[in-house]
Amino acid sequence: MDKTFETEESTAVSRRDFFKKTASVSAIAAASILAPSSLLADDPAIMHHTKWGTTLGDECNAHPYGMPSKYEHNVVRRTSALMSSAGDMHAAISMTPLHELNGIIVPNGLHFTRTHNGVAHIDPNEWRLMIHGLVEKPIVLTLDQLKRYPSETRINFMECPSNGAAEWKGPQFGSLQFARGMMSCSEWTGVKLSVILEDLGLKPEAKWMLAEGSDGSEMSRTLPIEKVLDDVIIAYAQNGEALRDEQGYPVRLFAPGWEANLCVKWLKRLEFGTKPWYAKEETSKYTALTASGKAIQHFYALETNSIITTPSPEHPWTDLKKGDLVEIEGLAWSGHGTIRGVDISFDGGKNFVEANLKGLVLPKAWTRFSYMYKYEGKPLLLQSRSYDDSDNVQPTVNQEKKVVGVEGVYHRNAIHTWAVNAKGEVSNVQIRS
Ligand SMILES: Nc1nc2c(c(=O)[nH]1)N[C@H]1C(S)=C(S)[C@@H](COP(=O)(O)O)O[C@H]1N2
Ligand SMILES: [Mo]
Repeated sequence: MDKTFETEESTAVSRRDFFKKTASVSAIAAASILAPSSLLADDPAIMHHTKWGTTLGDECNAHPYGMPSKYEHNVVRRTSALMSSAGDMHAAISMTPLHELNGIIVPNGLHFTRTHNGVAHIDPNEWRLMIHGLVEKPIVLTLDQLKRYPSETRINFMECPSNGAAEWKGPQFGSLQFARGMMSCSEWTGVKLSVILEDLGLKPEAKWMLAEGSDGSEMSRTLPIEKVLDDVIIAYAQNGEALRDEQGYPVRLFAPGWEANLCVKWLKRLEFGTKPWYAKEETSKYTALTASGKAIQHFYALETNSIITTPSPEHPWTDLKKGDLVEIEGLAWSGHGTIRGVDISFDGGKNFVEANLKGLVLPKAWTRFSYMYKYEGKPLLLQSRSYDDSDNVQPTVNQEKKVVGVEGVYHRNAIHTWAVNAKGEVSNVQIRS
């Protein structure tokens, strides 16, 4: 490598990098995470025989499909009649416990679930998928036939576009799970639609695709052909196993980074046409009404977003002492691409420091961020602000309102604020500017 170039690179530390490094190094020098234990050798938890250490455990295959430890019984999806159509829990939504997760993969049993007509249970031998309209070779596929196509696997988040929308006019929930739990992130496996369409011969006039579900709601959605050919898959597996019934077993549509309502579950039919079906009012789509009175019509990809998961109302800092070092963690995601960075504010958005991204940093996937903080026992207004590789920066509530306008009920991505009081308790507040 060119010597001059090398020197230039290594000394060109950006302001951001410099700030990040100095902030974490000085915090670690001034504090430690845990004080040494006083009991040590006499500690009864170590020196005495335990119940589980003096008996036989279960036989190794007592549970052929393993379940979480019984002590993890609180780690569950949660819902409320407020999340339903007039209290009917068949048309409702249950939320992912974001505060209990690690890494970026949501266990299948915790994936948020939205149903318009209950969870369907489909015998895969009876399941069929019709692909027709503007294709040379219309077809009805069995599941085995679908799986003959080469598979594609990737990690992507999925978010209902109304996640957080109830809080447009102010905080409604004193919990992270209820405020933001209409999203998850999984490793999805299926067949790329571009691969199937190459085989079936997509006619050049085809501009839109209709996807229809086979559950009682027959939910259908319309997608533009550019997206369909880019990265949409027909998914049959999630995190290494078949889809769960709740997620559309045996097959669902998956449109990475776009509104989850387009990801039609219990998929039955794909039709290709020249016009979007919603123009004929045969299916629905979401738009955003702006302050000018004009609507944003094509509104599919979810904007850059983030939320702090610790601390949170479910994960307060009430057991910390002044001077303790503690990790702030959260999730960032963008339907437009890859998360490039996340900033954290302790004073409600006046000043920001840069967090570290950790683990996998993938396009259209949750990205975990972290910041080591020296706890001072004083009130904070904690925020995170993400930015992606398409130059999108997460807006404030007022900035978002200027773009999506008066009826901003979908795609809410405004900066979220947790208030931490002097006792370390965390509550949901809103700072608009
Ligand atoms: N067939 C069918 N597909 C559907 C729905 C439905 O009720 N029926 N709900 C949609 C909505 S609004 C969302 S947010 C996502 C939720 O996917 P999940 O339940 O796997 O999280 O599925 C979408 N696909
Ligand atoms: Mo949704």
